[in-house]
Amino acid sequence: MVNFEEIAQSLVAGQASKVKEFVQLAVDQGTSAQTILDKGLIPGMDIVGRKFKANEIYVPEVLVAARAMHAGMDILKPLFAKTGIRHIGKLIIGTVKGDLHDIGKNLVSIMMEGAGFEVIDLGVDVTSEKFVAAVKENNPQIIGMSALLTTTMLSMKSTIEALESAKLRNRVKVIIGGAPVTQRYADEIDADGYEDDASSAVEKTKELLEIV
Ligand code: B1M
Repeated sequence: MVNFEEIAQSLVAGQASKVKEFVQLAVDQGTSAQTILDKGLIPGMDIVGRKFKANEIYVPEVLVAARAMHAGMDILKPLFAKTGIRHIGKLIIGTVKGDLHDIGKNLVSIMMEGAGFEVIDLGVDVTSEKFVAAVKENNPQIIGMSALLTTTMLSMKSTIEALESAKLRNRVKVIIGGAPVTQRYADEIDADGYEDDASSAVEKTKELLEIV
């Protein structure tokens, strides 16, 4: 039987090899990648977040837990991916300037790829200039921005302004997300879409691009 608690607890303890082992076991037993993510890995990361906030653990422990999360995601990634299909759209994604959190952004990328999008991932700490240059170079239909800090989410606004200045704004849709981001903020900065989890971000993107 799959024990999601074991996956979560190994992640909290930063035991990447155990996370891998339990995730692989769950996969072998026929559990879907989405269920493993929703019931094991994400709850584990939530515990890490709560402990971090309460000063029960510090940056080094969080980093080790993040590495364990990535180890689990590496096993799930191919299960989300659809191969051999025609791309349904092109997305450029990145974590905004000053922000190094990439787990949520990576999840969005994985699920977008799984849904059939071509994803160009610019990584973390992506400046407005870099987003603009990537749009010019790759001509995507949509860009996705992720931010985990209340301070860095402000650069989502600068990026949208930079797209406007470069006269590119009417060529691309913009979707934003990340823990401190809200629909209200998306409305305020004229983003086209906001979602609070990766699967909903895929649905919203399809809706914005009118992909049925
Ligand atoms: Co950071 N950190 N961190 N951290 N860290 C938070 C975000 C924090 C809330 C912790 C806390 O205090 N409780 C807090 C932010 C406070 C705030 O501004 N409101 C915080 C802080 C303060 C910091 C530092 C400043 C700490 C320090 O140095 N003193 C520092 C900043 C570094 C920087 O970025 N410049 C820092 C550093 C780090 C680590 C490097 C150690 C590590 C990141 C490792 C990595 O990502 N590779 C880390 C981590 C792991 C966290 C927590 C614990 C977990 C984040 C995470 O990965 N969650 C986090 C606490 C928390 O969020 N509870 C915290 C799991 C992930 C699946 O969720 O990313 O929210 P999330 O993604 C979700 C949704 O948000 C959504 O989909 C995902 C789920 O499906 N989503 C999108 C995300 N992007 C989207 C884009 C979309 C749509 C949906 O469309 C494009």
